[in-house]
Amino acid sequence: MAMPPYSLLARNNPHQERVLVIYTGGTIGMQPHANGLAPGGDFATRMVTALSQLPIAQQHALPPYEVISYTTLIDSSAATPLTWQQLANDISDQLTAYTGFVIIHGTDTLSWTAASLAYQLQGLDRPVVVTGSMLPLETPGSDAVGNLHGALQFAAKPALQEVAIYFAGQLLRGTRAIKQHSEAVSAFASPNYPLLGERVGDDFVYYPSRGLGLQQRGAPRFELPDYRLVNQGEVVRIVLWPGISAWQLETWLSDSRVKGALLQLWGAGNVPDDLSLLNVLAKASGEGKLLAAISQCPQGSVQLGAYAAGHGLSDAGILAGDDMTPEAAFTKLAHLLAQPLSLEDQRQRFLTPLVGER
Ligand code: ASN
Repeated sequence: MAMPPYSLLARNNPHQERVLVIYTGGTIGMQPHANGLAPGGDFATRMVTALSQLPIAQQHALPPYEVISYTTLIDSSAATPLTWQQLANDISDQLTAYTGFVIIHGTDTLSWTAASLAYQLQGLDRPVVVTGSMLPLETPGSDAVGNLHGALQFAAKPALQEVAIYFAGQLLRGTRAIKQHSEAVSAFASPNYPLLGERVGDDFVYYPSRGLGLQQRGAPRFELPDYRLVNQGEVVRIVLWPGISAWQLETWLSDSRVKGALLQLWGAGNVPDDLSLLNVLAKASGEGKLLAAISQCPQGSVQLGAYAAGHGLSDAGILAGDDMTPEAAFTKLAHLLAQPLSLEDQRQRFLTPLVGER
């Protein structure tokens, strides 16, 4: 739940274009507690204090913004599909009042939230920039100030018309990013798509030819379905390991509550030479479950059937996820299953790029 907007700079500039900052938690706003770091409150004031460390010229170049803070602040390891839904609804509700949005989020599941928002906010006509940090705002040398600065700057660029992540000087497409490091400041990567923008010296440069702004047409066509069933486990993620057995796969896929699965296969899309595995997959997809496959390799694509070891997957009804990230593929399955679509439509849409995710 969002609290009423805490108005800051925007109060002084009522007619200027404004950015809405939504604080959900994460290390960026954390403070030491008895059990370790936990999200702290009063983010709006703390953000002003942190940004006052920037050189004066950079402070003056910041867009006016307002901050709202969620009542329940979380470490993003606790985020669920309902968190994604809440954020998409809040952005949708406030869309026309702001020219851009910054979502402050923990880094652990930041790329999952960003990917999900992209599917829910299709046709977005303004920037939604998700950011966080590896060190809390008040820690000396924290990356928080730089990330907030860049996120605000990109959120003020009308040419950016999609969900993006700003982190460590880089602007990444939300559906293309993964968290690649648990400690380094440069924690995110976009393994299969170039950066949408980056910080170059004191400038924040957006590359429009890579963005959705030029590619998509028409008014926003948000899809804001109810994620409650998805939240109860309708989609599972199964990462192969050497020695995986058919009964193990079946345990997941035969459960009637499971409606879809993301499989992370070997290399270019290979599975062990075990007919019983293929049979389990074919049975599940024959029962109408939405099954898709990507690779365990962060870079490159799956080519189902390129190897004999992957032959039979397409016949078993497995959809190729090409070069999608696990985040983008999983949240896409969840998003499609949350809507009243026929299985054929779900399959068709999974294979179609909706927001530059494949
Ligand atoms: N555990 C934190 C979170 O995801 C990590 C971070 O934000 N750097 O909320």
